[in-house]
Amino acid sequence: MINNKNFQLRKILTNKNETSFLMEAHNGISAKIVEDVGFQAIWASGFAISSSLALRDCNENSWTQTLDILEYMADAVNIPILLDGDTGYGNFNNFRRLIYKLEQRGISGVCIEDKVFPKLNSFVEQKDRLAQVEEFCGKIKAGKDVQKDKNFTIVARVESLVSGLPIEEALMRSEAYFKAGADAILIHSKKETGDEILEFVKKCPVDIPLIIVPTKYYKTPTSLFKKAQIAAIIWANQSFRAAYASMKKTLQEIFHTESLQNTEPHITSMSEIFNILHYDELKVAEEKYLPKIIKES
Ligand code: SPV
Ligand code: MG
Repeated sequence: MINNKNFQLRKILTNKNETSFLMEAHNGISAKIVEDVGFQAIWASGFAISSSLALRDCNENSWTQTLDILEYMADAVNIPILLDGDTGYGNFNNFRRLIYKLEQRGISGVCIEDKVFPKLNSFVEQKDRLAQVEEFCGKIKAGKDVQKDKNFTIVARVESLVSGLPIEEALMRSEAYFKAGADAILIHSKKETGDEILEFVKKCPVDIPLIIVPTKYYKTPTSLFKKAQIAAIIWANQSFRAAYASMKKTLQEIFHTESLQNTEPHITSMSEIFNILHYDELKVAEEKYLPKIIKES
């Protein structure tokens, strides 16, 4: 039997003829909003999930705590979820165990980066150690061997450019990860333009779908990445940052005015939340399942 979400994600991440977009979510309700707005898939961002727990993006939350959040997200939506799985939370064996649990919980794919556990967010000005190529290839192979559904997707994320290494290192690693069985490569960059990404695309020695995260080089037009046949673009943290900005502004206003008058017209109504969470279904279910005598008491 085909797992439809897994199939969808694989298609989204590997079709070079159509650039797809994944939006970040970090909990059940943000996942629901991502789906509601129309995105086809979710990026379960390590940065956003840890930040929403008021923890740093350096594996301060355990992977099983992340798994619990993912379960709420997967329950809330019908679109597939790609987990930002950091380094796979350890060696090949930790990664195998992660995949076993992700498949159980309805997650459709995982992206692992070629760094050493515990990792640190790529945009922090402090260099992380890169994993050895052979070790990372073994991790990819172990993941592909253990996945039960053939459409579960494993993305290998190349951190060479972020680490300031020459493009040749990124190209060499991409080829190795392709040969190890990765379904796609996420090539990461922290430059302010997409030039090095576009150069990488031109020089990439293997025919593998490419995924990018233009957080820093957002001024480069998306049309250029489409033209370069980037398979998928990840908007990696905008849900979380938008929520943070809006929450802070609203709370400051209420604090300073000691009133809700200015903010109430601008924030989400309770009824919108009731709607998106289908409170009306509860009434219908009560009619069906709850004896009259309990309803009326
Ligand atoms: C994340 O969203 O956690 C990512 C992307 O890994 S980045 O923060 O750009 O490294
Ligand atoms: Mg991350």
